[in-house]
Amino acid sequence: MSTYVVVGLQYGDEGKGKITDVLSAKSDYVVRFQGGDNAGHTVYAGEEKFVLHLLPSGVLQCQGKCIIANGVVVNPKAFMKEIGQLEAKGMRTDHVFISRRAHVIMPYHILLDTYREEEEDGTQIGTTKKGIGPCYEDKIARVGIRMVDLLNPEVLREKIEKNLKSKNSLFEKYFDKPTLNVDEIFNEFLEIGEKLKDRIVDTEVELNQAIKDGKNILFEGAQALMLDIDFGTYPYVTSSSPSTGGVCTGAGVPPTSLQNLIGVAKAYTTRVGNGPFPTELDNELGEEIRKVGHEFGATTGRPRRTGWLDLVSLKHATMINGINNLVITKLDVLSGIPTVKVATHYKTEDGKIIDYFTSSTTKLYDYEPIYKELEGWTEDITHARSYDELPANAKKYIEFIEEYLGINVYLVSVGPERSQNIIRK
Ligand code: 2SA
Ligand code: GDP
Ligand code: MG
Repeated sequence: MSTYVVVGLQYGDEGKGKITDVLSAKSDYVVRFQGGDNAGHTVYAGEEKFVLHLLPSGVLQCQGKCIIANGVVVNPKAFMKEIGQLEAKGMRTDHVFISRRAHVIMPYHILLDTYREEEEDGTQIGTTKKGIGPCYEDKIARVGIRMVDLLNPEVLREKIEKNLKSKNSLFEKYFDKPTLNVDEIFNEFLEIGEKLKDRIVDTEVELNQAIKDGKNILFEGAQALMLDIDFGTYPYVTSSSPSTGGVCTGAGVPPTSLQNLIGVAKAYTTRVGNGPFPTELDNELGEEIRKVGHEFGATTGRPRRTGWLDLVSLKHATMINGINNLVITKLDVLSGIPTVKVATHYKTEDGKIIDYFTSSTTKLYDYEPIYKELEGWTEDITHARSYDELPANAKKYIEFIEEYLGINVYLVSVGPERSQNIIRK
């Protein structure tokens, strides 16, 4: 058995899609275990650009099966759209399956997410408005609709009726918005169930059998640890567990089955959505990094906030995830910056110097990062394919990260293309 888990260590968009795509060529299974179509995972294959949202990025290269496991929240319409887009390009999709236990994002989840974000009362998270939070809320409240329910008309109608009672009241009385019709939603989702029925399976049974059979399995995280519902900058987080721990509950596999825990971090930091960001560069250099790194949301097109690498938060992320292999992406974007900075400590509001991440999100706004300054490099590194081809200062940058975190960097990504990697032996 070989299992690989790929997770983001910052605020998402570290380049997980690219890395998953590269690793999935030899996978028997590629598995999404949390999140939904809020994700935007970009893969460049030759001239072609793919942005995967709900499907695992491995769908492009994996010859085995692609699984959307129980921990994912599934918008079936987004699923069919994405499948359709791949099929229109002549690609196979008959190897994509969804867990019977996965919860369904219903139209009222998307509306609720959207109405809340439009309130403008200063509490907005800056979500993708894909209905992710409201769907997970219903899952935890035990009123959610699961994929298996789409195959049972009585259960489906009963659940839609129950949900619309409370949701319609909220729409009408609190948001002053139109209500939804039970019959319309019931008919639409029953039809969706009929279309998808052959893809809706017990994925946890299959995955555990695959583990027993010694198959090669890749678990692909979406979002990242700093957006984790427990360990991120709550409440400015997503509603799932994008950690390695999330794999066990999100796919139904035991912790003992997880071997290679790969954490992906950008050579700098970006964040899309609201919330604290201690190393943010709200200036010309930040703008330049956004431009050179093409830092715009892969799902919503929103400009991403940019800033220096934050080793304090990265240490928190590698600790919670138990990362044993690091990938550093987008090192090429830093080329040409005379001095590059990395935060190694924070100065708290009362002058204390700390090197650990705080649970108090509000305090984080007043923390001042303390930086280590490193000399930059001017060379274009996008053609480097071996570690030795990197300029000395770029190597020093990588080695500083390794030393601080005590984890080896085994892959350095120097461009968006599949081949633009330096793999260290
Ligand atoms: P949500 O929609 O409830 O999950 O939003 C909650 C927070 O999680 C953040 N979030 C993301 N952050 C980075 N990338 C994501 N995917 C897209 C991308 C985002 C996009 O790849 O670029 O296109 O804007 C993603 N999905 C969720 C979100 O910004 C909130 O901070
Ligand atoms: P994900 O959500 O973690 O999969 O990341 P996104 O796809 O949202 O954002 C990463 C962006 O950076 C995408 O446009 C990738 O094509 C691009 N990318 C990935 N690795 C590199 C790299 O090493 N260098 C550069 N310049 N771009 C990269
Ligand atoms: Mg992304």
